Amino acid sequence: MRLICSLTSPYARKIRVVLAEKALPFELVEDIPWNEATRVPEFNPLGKVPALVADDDSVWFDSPVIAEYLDVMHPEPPLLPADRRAALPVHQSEALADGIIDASVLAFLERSRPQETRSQAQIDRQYGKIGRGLDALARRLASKAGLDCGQLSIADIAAGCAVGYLDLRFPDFGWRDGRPALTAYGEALLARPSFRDSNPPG
Ligand SMILES: N[C@@H](CCC(=O)N[C@@H](CS)C(=O)NCC(=O)O)C(=O)O
Repeated sequence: MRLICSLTSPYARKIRVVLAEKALPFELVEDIPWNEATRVPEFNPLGKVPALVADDDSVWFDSPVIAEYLDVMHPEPPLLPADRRAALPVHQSEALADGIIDASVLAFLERSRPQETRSQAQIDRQYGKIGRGLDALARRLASKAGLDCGQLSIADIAAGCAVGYLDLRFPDFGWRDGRPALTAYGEALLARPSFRDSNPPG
């Protein structure tokens, strides 16, 4: 298998963690979709990473679909409950964590624009989503709604990637502030070998 990804992409990190947790060998193909010479559109018409090229040459994107594909093809250890109803809160928590990542990426891109064209209102809007998303994640963690349910799930992995990305891009955002249970949970995820080995370069 080949994983087309950039080393800082939190979505790609989800898949790198999945592959590590399932002990699946793969070739990491680094490709930055913003570069002119990128070949990402050959694998994903949307020009986004991650994309997975499977051993049978089938190609998969985006991260929730790749994770689902890997879980179907390599079920151990499972990332989702087999029962579709029981899987619903896990899907919801994954979507919430992915949404925090989406807002963080948008805030980062906006912050990277030249001062003259940068919109602080847009950055603040995304910060609002991140803060509310983290509070919702903390509430879902407290009620074990698809998070921290004993077996590491795709939602736990997405949550770890979300807070890891905040550490990378917005260390001053303070995702830990006032959220002790989320902090302990996030730190435990980030300490797993699968997360340590996919830690983005600074
Ligand atoms: N929903 C997608 C999001 C993927 C995504 O936006 N990746 C970013 C890198 S962090 C990207 O490739 N952006 C390039 C672009 O938007 O052109 C997923 O979960 O895989």
